[in-house]
Amino acid sequence: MPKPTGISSKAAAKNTDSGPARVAPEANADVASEKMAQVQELAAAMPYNATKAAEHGVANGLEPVPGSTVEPASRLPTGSTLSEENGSGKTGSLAPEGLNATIEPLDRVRVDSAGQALTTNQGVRIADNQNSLKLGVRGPALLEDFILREKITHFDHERIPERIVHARGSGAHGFFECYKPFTQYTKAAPFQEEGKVTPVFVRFSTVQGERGSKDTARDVRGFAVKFYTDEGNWDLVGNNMPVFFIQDAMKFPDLVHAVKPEPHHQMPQAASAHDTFWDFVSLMPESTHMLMWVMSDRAIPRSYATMQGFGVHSYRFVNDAGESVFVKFHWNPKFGTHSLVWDEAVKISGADPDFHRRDLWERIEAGVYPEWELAVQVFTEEQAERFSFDILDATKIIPEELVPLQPLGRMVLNRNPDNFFAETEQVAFCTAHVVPGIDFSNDPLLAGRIHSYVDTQISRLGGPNFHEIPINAPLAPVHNNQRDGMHRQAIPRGRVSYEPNSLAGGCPFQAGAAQGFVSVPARLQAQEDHVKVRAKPEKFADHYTQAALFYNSQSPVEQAHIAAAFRFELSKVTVPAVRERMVSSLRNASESLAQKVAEGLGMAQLPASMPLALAKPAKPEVTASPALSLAARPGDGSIAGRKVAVLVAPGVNGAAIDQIQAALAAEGAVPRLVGPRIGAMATAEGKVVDADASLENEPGFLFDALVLPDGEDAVAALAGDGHTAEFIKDQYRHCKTILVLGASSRLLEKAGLPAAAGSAAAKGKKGAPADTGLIFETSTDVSGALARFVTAMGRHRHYERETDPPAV
Ligand code: HDE
Repeated sequence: MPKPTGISSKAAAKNTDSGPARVAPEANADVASEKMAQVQELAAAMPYNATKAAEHGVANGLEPVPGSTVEPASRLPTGSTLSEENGSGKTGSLAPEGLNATIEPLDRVRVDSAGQALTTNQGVRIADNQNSLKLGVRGPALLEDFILREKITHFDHERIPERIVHARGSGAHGFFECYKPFTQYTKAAPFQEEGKVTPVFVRFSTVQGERGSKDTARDVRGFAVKFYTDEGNWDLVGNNMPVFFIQDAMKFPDLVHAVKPEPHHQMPQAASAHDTFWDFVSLMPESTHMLMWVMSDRAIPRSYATMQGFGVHSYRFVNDAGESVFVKFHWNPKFGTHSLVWDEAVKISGADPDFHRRDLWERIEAGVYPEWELAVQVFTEEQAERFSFDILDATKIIPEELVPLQPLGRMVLNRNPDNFFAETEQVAFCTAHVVPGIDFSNDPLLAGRIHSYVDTQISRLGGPNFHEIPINAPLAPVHNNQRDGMHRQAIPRGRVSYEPNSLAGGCPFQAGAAQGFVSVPARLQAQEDHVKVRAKPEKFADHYTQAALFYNSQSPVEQAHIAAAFRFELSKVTVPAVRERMVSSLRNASESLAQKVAEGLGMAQLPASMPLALAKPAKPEVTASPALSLAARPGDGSIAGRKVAVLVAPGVNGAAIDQIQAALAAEGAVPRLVGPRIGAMATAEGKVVDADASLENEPGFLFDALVLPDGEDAVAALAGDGHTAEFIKDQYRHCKTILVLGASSRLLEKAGLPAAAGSAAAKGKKGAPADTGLIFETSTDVSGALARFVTAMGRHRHYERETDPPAV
C-alpha cells in the first residue's frame, strides 16, 4: 500500500473530526501531524486491555494488578492542545509533568493584604469604598454601580448551610509524631517510623446545638482528626466518649430529631433536657450506657485540651502482608481529664458562650500547646469472638483491663487557623477517608457513617469538589478521571478522562495491590445466618451490663454528679410517664442510682424495672474498670493553661500581686488582675497596678482559681462591691482553689461562706475534712503560700467541699 503523502497527513492533522485510514511518522512533519502520528503509536501500543482478565475471580480481587501503561514518545500525544506551549502570565507554562497543583501546601492560597489597595473580586482597584454611585450627591443610586452590587451580592451569600449535627465547633492545626514503628500491625503511613511527623487538622464540636450555640452545653464532644498522610487523607472522626447511643445507622436520624430543638417551637437550644430526647432514649434501652457517659462530667469538659478522644467503632489495622487485626483508637490528654461542674457550665454559657473556643485559641497563642497521646487496643478476631460483648456494637467498650492500651505517638496542636470559615467551617471530615493500613469493621453504625459524610458535604459545601477546598486537599498526589461539577479548581491537561485508555498511555493507571488500597477480605465462615436480613446479633441485646460497669467504676463524687444530672434533665421533662420510664430503665443498671434519681424527682415509689431484651446476658470479664473514672488521668499535675483571677482594688498590697503574677506565669498559668473596674489603680505602696478585667465583665466562674489580696483599703473597696461576694461564692461552690491573703479573709464571711471555711473546715477540725483548696496567709511573705496554692491548683478541684444541695 502506498505511504500517505506528507501533505495529506499534514492537512488531516488539522481536522478535529474524521481522519485518514492510516497514520505513520513522516519526514518534515509539522507538530500537528507529529502529534497525530504519536497518538496513533501510543494507541497501537495497547492493542487490547491486558489486565481485563485480572478483573475476575476472588484471587485477583484480593490482589489487584497494576494497570498497564505505555510511555509516550513525548508529551505531545497526551496534551489537550498544541497551543499549550504559548504561555502567559495567567496560563503559566505547560502543566508540570505528573503534578496536580491543587494539593500544594496552603501557602498557595494564603492572602496577606499588608500594603495593598482594596480591589473588587476582578482585581479592579476601588477608588471609594464609602459611597455608592449616585446621580448627584442627593440623587438615586445607580444600577451600574458594579462595585456596590458585587460587594452586597457576595455578602448576601456569605452563609453556607451549617452541619446537621456538630454545627458548633473549633479547630486547630498540628502534627502527629510516631513513637516507634507499628509495622507489625499496620502499613498506615503515620506509623511507619520513629519520629515520623504527619500534619493534622483537628475540629472539636458539640453535637446538638446550632453554629452559634454555647460551648458548655451538656453534650458529647466531637473529636475529629484529619491526618494529611503521605498516602492520602485519613480522617479519624471520633467523640470524647467511647460509646454511642444507638447500634445501627438506621436510628441516627431519629436520635438527632429527638435531641435537637423540638420542631414546633425550636426549643431548647443545645440541650438534651427536654421531652423528645428522653422519650426516645427511654424507649431505646441500648442508649443506657451512653446516657451514663453524657450524664457524667465528661459531657461538660473544662477544656478541649483536657478531654479524651475515642474512635468509638472497632476498626482494622492491616500490615504489609495483608494480615489484619481489630483496633480501637484512644486519645489521652497530656493535661489530664478535667471537667466543669454543672452549675458552673450553666453560668459560663451566659457569660462566655465561646468558653472552649477561646480556651483552645488562647492556649495555642500562649504556646501551651494541647497535646494527646494516641493509643490503641489491638485484638484479633478470635479474641473478639470470646468476649462477652460484640465488638461491632458501638454501645460497648473494651475494658482497658481486658485489652491494654498501646501508645503509638503524640499529637500536638500548635497553630491556630488564619481564618475560621476557610479552615474550621469548610473542613470536611469523613469516616470513608481511610488510607492503606486502616480498614473498617462491620459495625452497622460505621457503615451508615461511611455513606453519610460525603453525602452531607455535597449540600453543605456546594457540590462534589469539596476535596479541592484548600483545607481538605490532601498532601498526597491526586490523579483521577473525575471531572467537572460545581466550583472545579483543577485544570486537567489532555482529553482523556476514562480508564482504560491508550490515548494517554494508560494514565492515570490503577496502582495495584502493592501500592493501592485493598479492602481486607474479612472472610466469613459459611454460616446459616448469612442471608439478607434486618436484625441485630444476639449480644447487642445486652443493654445494661456496661452501663453498670461504667457507673460502678466512678468515684463517689462522679456518681453523685451522674445522679444529679439525671435529676436535672428529667426534671425538665414535662411528661411524668417519660420520667418514670427512664427511671424504670435505670433500675436495670443501678438500683441505687435509680433510687436517688427517683427521690430527686419526687417519685413516691420506684416504677417496676423495665423488662430486659436479653434475660441472661453473658458474664462480663470485668465488673469494675478504674480507667473509666476521670480521676484515672489527672495529667502531669501542671497548671499550665489555667486561668487565675487576682482581685485588685485601690490600696492593694502591690508587692504580693507582682510576686503572684510572676510565679503563676512561670508555671504557664494565666493570671488576670480583676478590679471593680478596668484600668490603673494605686497600690498601698504608692505604685500602680492595671486591672485588665472587671468583676462585672469576667465573673468568678470563668476562672480556675482565685487570689484574694491583702491591703485594708482594697479589701474595704471589694467588700463594698456586690460582685465580689458572688465571685467568691462561685469559686467556692465550684470547689476551686482560693488563696486568701491577710485582711481579705473578711471577704469570705461577706460572701456567706460557712464560718468554718475560714477556720475549722480549712484546718480539718471538728471532724470536717480538711479543705485543701483554701489557703490562708497572713504574713507579707507569700512565697510559701504561693507554692501551696500552685500544688492545690494542680488538684484542679476540692470536692470535699461539695454538698448537694450546695451549702453556699
Ligand atoms: Fe457523625 N456526622 N454521624 N458521628 N460526626 C457528622 O458530617 C453521622 C457518629 C461525628 O468536626 C455529619 O460533616 C451518622 C458517631 C463528628 O466536622 C454527618 C451517624 C460519631 C462530627 C454525620 C453518625 C460521630 C460528625 C454532620 C450514625 C463518633 C463532626 C456534618 C450512623 C464516633 C465532624 C458532617 C466535624 C458529623 C453523620 C454517628 C462523630 C451528618 C449518619 C458514632 C466528630 O455526616
